[in-house]
Amino acid sequence: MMRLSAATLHRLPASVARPRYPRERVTPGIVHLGLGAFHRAHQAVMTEAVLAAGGTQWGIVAASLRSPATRDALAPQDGLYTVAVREGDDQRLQVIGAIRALHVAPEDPDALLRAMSHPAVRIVTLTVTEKAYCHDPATGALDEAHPEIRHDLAEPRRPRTAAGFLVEALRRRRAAGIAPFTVLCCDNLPANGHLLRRITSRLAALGDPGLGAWIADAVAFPCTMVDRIVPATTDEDRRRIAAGLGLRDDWPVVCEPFSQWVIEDRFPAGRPDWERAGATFTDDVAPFELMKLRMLNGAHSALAYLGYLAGHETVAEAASDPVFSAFLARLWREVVPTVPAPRGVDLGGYAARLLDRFRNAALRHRTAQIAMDGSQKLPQRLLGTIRDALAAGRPFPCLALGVAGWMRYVAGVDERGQPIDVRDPLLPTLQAASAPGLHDARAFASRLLDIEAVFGRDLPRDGRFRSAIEQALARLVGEGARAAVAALAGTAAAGPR
Ligand code: CS2
Repeated sequence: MMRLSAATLHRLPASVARPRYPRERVTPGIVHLGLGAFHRAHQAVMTEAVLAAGGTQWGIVAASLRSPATRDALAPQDGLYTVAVREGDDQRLQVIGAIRALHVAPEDPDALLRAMSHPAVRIVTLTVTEKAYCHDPATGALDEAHPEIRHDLAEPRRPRTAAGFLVEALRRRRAAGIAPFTVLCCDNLPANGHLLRRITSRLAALGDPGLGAWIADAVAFPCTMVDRIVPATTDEDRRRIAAGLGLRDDWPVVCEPFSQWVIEDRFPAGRPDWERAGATFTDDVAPFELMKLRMLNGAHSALAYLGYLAGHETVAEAASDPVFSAFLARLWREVVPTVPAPRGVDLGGYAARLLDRFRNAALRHRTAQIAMDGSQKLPQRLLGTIRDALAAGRPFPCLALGVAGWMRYVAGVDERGQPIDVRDPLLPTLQAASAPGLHDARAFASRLLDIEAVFGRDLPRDGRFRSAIEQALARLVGEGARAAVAALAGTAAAGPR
């Protein structure tokens, strides 16, 4: 089968959308760090609409900070790839042309730095996942002892971390008298622009206080809320998409129809008309972000741990299990009072929509994928909500069961005695804490609660929190995940699966 590329675009069936603008005239205006599936199904798609409407100065230079795999797949395709939007039996295909150049940072950090320092580049966007910010998840401060951060401090001209690349590129621009780019964090972190400003200016200040202060003052870091469910692409996806294209695409992406992007409108160097593609610009992203992190991602993580333990391989399977859907409804009732509804949004309706999205069986979103990196996700997804519930004196049994689900999951053995492939940057710490085993649930919980980077100092000292977690964990270990979920959901675990 022929491969997707600029030369084969004309072979696509009429039903497949493709770039109709003069791609060769597109110039780079955005550098993107983190070439994962999410970026390619979200920001790149919105940028594609801008290019199609004539905004040719907003081409994307995309860089992977680690693996060459995506570049290796896309380079022979001239940066082209397919987005498959799926729901039910429907699959809508669109070939995206917005990515005009590809870099792999470790191979040639200077090439990426040159791209970031180019005067035409006005925005640097990031989707590098939570752990790549090298911050303390509980406090949001730069982890100055992180080995990669230590590397970037020792060798600032050949950075490895996202923050290291931002600092060096901004230093070069400042030295050359080129206006700074706007830094747009698109990861699921609370107040993500503030967080990135904090760690970038701190990293810079450790080497050069003047540069650190300049970054904090002169560079804009707008906050964003990003949302689209984009599971990892499988070989089965590749086959089905190739059949629809009549061409081979080595790394297409698959996603749901829903897509949302709420952006704080602070772009001193200018920005694309992303509202053309449905993005919302506002002066206050915080309520949207809190709603999404707590209601979508919080439920996702709880469902991932508890669903995995109960034997559900995908989110759609778990969310279609009546015991779990009843549990989700209760979980959202615990979350809603902690979320100020964004203007014009009804949180009950938002929750109902989430359940439909989770049940989209056309996506195989694996619970094990979402379970990854829990130590970096728990604080903003579940623990902040619990802090608010504690402060208001409200019970939070479903949230507590979600946290206990994480603890049970990182113990590394499932309910049938099979090993769990736990992936987490704090893995050694998690393994040490869980090594003595689960037979004493209280002692087990206590060792995990000692991980300050996750729980901070306050939560482990709160007796109500401790006992809620211990109780949930004891139930989880004693009865199994599905029964524990059913007990809270008020449904019988024996019901149909
Ligand atoms: C998921 C998110 O993998 C995860 O942790 O919760 O990637 C989620 O699918 C997106 O944030 C949806 O916008």
